[in-house]
This record gives sequence, structure tokens and C-alpha cells, in this order.
Amino acid sequence: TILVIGAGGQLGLELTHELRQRYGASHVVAADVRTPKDLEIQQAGPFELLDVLDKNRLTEVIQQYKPKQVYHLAALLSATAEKNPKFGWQLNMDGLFHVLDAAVDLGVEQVYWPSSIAVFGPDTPRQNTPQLTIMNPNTVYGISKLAGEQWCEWYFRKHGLDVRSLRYPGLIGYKSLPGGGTTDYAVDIYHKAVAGENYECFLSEDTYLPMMYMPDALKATLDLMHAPADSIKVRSSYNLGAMSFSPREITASIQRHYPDFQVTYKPDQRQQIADSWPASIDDTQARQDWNWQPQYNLDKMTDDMLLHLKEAVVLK
Ligand code: VAH
Repeated sequence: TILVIGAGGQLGLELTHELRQRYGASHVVAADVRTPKDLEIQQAGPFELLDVLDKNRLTEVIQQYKPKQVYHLAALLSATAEKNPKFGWQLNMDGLFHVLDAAVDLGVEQVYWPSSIAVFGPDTPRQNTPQLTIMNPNTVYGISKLAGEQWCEWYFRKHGLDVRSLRYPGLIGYKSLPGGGTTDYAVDIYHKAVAGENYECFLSEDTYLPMMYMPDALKATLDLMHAPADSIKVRSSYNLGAMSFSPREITASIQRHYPDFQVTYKPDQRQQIADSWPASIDDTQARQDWNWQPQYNLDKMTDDMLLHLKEAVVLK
């Protein structure tokens, strides 16, 4: 059995779908602090209400299902955490401690925990950011993710816990809506284009950020989790890259299908967050250790996103 905590989130919804397709729905328990709008998640397989800050409830769920793997995805993302710093720290850190301790105490074989390019800061080299480099994050989210990475490595060293992690770039998918991220513009923009509306972008047009199409993120996650333990050389979190683009470039990519689509730029407080992050990522270590290889570039993602968004009913 696999337990997905935060199954109602942008990544959680997609990962739960993917895991249920691969292993059978009944073997994948979806858990979230609230019932997801995506009814399919609790209709297709086991669902549990779980606030990861409630240690007793977490222990109860793990004792009931005895999962071999736990994917802990519940967190406040960058923009939301900046508005709720204390809760952002509490959920991102105490939630992680609860999962790591429960995994050690109850014999969970593997834990997956997502990190982010947000662990880098304004004085990190921005082009081809290395795996090992200066890490001075200046967002609550980035601070919590960097601390979390160090704790994951500590639990691996001190308890032998097989916890694995990836520093995701901005993730873009059509099955779920993002919640409170700085890279969310790259999802919102596709919905506007398909709806025949123009888009007001909250980042400036030449803001380059590392990004990844959701199928690549899901493949990377499962490839990492299936790699032999002795091939995993990084127990903090792996740099992971696929492409980098700016709002100007994704707009041009969309205009190949919607020539009249227009974007205006009105940077808000998320611009400062984006400016503190890398423009591109060096993921050589992931490619060497477990053969990481992205499949999607910007135009291939755009073609696939627009195709599905025209059909898919995305839960508002
Ligand atoms: C965010 N989508 O914007 C997340 C992610 C790299 C970005 O961490 O906060």
C-alpha cells in the first residue's frame, strides 16, 4: 500500500492518479486535510481525512493501512507561506517531522518529500544552478524546504530511513489547479487562452524560471523512488530540470494556436520571489545517478496542455 498525504493538491491529485493507474486504485490511499473537489479521488480508491499536524491521526492512518511508501506532499507554497509565515513554517516543518518520525517508528520502507528551486536565494548563481552551491533562501517556503532537506538527510544518516526528494521547478499540468505558488501563472495562462480571454500576468515578461510539464515531474518522481538505494547519492534533495522560459515565451508558444491571445503584465509581490530564484538548473547529478531525462519542451507541453484543456473539465 502507498499513502499520499496532500492528495488534493496540485501535485497530489496527479500523483494519486498516476500511482493508482500503476498499482491499482485500492493500493493507493489518498489523504488530505479536506475532501478534495475532485470527487474521483475518493470514489476511485480509499480516502482518509488527515491533518498531518495531528500526529495521533497520522499514526492511526499508518497503523490501519501499513503503507510501504508514504508521499508527503502537504505544504504551503511560496506565495501563501509569505502571507502566513508562522503557519507556513509549522505545517511545512512539523508536518515533515511527524511523517519522518512515524515512518521510523512504524517501519515505513520509503518516504518521498518534495523540495523546490525555492531553496536557492538571490546570491545563488542563477544560470545552471549547481547541485551544491550557496543556499540563502529568503522566502518562508524556501527556508522551510532547505531546513526540511537537511532533516531528511539527518533521518537517512541517523535512522537509515530511505527518504528521497526532488527540487521541483514550477510544475504545469491540466488535471489540477495550483494553489498559492509563484509559478502558477504558467498554468493560469493556458486556461485563459482556452477560455478565449486575455491574461494579466503577475510576473514581468522576461522573468525566466525553471519549469516542468507534469508528466515529466511524475516520471522523475517514480524513477527516483524505483532507483536502487545505492544509486541515490543525494539524500538532501536532487536538482531537477527540464526547461526554462519567460512569460513572453510561453505566450508566443500559445499564440501558435491562438494568434489573437493577448497578455498584459502587472507584476505583484510574487515578482520579488521569482527574482530570488534560479533561471536554470544543472541536474547533471540526477541524470548520472538515476538516468533522469525530460521528455517535454515548451512547445510540446503547450500542444498537449491545450489539447487536454479543450476537453478536460478542470475543477474550479
Ligand atoms: C511555488 N510552484 O511556486 C511552487 C514551486 C518552484 C515553484 O515551489 O511555490
